[in-house]
Amino acid sequence: MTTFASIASQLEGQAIELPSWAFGNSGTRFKVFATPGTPRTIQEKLADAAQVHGVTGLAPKVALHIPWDKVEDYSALRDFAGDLGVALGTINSNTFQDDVYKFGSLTHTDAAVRQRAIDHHFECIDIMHATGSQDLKIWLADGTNYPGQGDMRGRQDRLADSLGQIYARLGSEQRLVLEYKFFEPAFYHTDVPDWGTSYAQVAALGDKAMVCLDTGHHAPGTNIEFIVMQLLRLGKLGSFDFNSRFYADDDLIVGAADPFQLFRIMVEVVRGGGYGPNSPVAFMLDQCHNVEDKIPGQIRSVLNVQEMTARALLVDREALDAAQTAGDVLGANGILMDAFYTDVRGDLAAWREGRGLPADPMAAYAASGYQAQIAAERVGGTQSSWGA
Ligand code: AOS
Ligand code: ZN
Ligand code: ZN
Repeated sequence: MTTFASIASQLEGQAIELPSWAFGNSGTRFKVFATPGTPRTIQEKLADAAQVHGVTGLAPKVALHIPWDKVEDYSALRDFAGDLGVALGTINSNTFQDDVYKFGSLTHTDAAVRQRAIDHHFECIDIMHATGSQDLKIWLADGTNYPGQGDMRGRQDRLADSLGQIYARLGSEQRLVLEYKFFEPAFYHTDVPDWGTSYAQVAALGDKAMVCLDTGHHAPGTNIEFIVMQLLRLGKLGSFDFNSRFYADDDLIVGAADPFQLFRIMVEVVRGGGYGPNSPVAFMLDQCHNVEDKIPGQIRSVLNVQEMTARALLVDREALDAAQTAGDVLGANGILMDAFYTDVRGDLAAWREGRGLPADPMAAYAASGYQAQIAAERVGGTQSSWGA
């Protein structure tokens, strides 16, 4: 049995990137509930993100969404974040909210619309140079609603061409990560529906193009950890968008709906070399907090990832290999389950205290008075919301 003490050092340096949009108001298509103290600017979102990092030590970067987080001076924003103890991370492009993209963006039949979408990505790359960001994350809403509406093959070819132009613009230290999603907002076909399509597109681009795996973007019953294994095996797992789902792309707190799935994913991450200082994998959250407070929602999320990472590291690999090789079906399964059922919360609390962090980050945040302070201070202006 592997002990917590033997894996504790591997928890150092774990970093989970927070999405700026998680701090804004969000909701369903029925209602967006406002929360007092919701940020009105990207600077206020960064301040909230810094709270998450302050009590957990797990979230040193914040991902931006362009144009939602657009500012005049990105170098100044970078300094502003640095002063708060966080850095700017992945730049997310957005070609899904302008009327011109009704029938597609990078896949559109009209070259002028495609060029507009490509130019937006060029702008994102310029921003990345100013922010010091490594990754350009592309999620496309492109797709169709009815059979026959579009020529799927032509769209795929135009996508390859558009991505090629964007890829050619990347700096030597920059990467492109292409996210897939099997449906929504398009309901008949989506142009990047699955990991295979994303892989085919990024493999054609080159080494600096990778796949982004959003855990909420699969059909029910999909073995996501298998996809994690395969992408790591192929050297193409660039990043995660972590969240959890009961039904579709629910964007709920990671590990809330199915902690065992998160554990299984982290087991494959560790097994495949995706965890640790030399890992090429960027771990991000992609979540919305509709009814719960947003900062504690993010705190809980990064703690859930840390907890399942610790349990995944506890898997006794040697014993597991031996049981697998011996054909010991239940023995092998038992070894995995032993790690999953190990309660690491007490050990993690002590581990945190040893690093000057609060043993209980949720309680520390609640006691800090920050929530009441922002509710009192952030009056006037327009609260930001998902999509604005
Ligand atoms: C959309 O479903 C994707 O998950 C995106 O990664 C992300 O949620 C979006 O870009 C945020 O706007
Ligand atoms: Zn996502
Ligand atoms: Zn999504």
